[in-house]
Amino acid sequence: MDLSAASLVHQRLPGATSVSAADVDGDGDVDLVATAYLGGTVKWMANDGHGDFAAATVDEASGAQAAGAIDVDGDADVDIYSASADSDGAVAWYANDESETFTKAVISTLSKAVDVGAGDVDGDGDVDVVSAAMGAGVVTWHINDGSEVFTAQILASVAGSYAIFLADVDGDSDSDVLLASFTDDSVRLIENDGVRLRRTFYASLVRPCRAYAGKHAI
Ligand SMILES: [Ca+2]
Ligand SMILES: [Ca+2]
Ligand SMILES: [Ca+2]
Ligand SMILES: [Ca+2]
Repeated sequence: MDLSAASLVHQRLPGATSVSAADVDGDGDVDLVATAYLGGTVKWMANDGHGDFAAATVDEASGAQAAGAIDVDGDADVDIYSASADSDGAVAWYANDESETFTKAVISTLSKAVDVGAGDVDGDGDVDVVSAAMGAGVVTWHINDGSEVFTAQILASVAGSYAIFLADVDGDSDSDVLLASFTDDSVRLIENDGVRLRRTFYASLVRPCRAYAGKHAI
């Protein structure tokens, strides 16, 4: 394999800021979702099954910075969500009508929303959204009430909140949030305590492990 020969998927994405992959149209192949900050667009790109992609605009979102795809409303088609990094930015999702025509709904307005992720953070069966806003310096959990009405709860206030990733880091079957901060020079784990009615989150620094000599050395 010639790893130097990266092939071009789509050229006209001025200031392209993100790309992610999911089977948006449910035809069994992996499609792409991409954002362009300067172009102010959120696009999805349909895979023809052979790795050739046809782009379609999901939204003309000024300052589009990050996006992904998941079935937000649980109706069995894949929806899209995005974050806009303008000073009057927003976190939004786009409902798929089952034919990849998308209807936008703003989840929250946030200054310089630079990253967004989605998953069932509280384990109640609906998809929640988590965002990082560099302007506001906050990581916010947008709690889905089951009908895609979202209530914001700040998980952590960290200057320069820049990138997030949802994963069950501590293996207790709930979704934790990893955070990278641009100005705090840190990576943090926002640990989900997993207790539904007293759900709290703890943001702690991720520290390098000591590397021991011997057979368990890393
Ligand atoms: Ca597909
Ligand atoms: Ca859906
Ligand atoms: Ca949920
Ligand atoms: Ca966990």
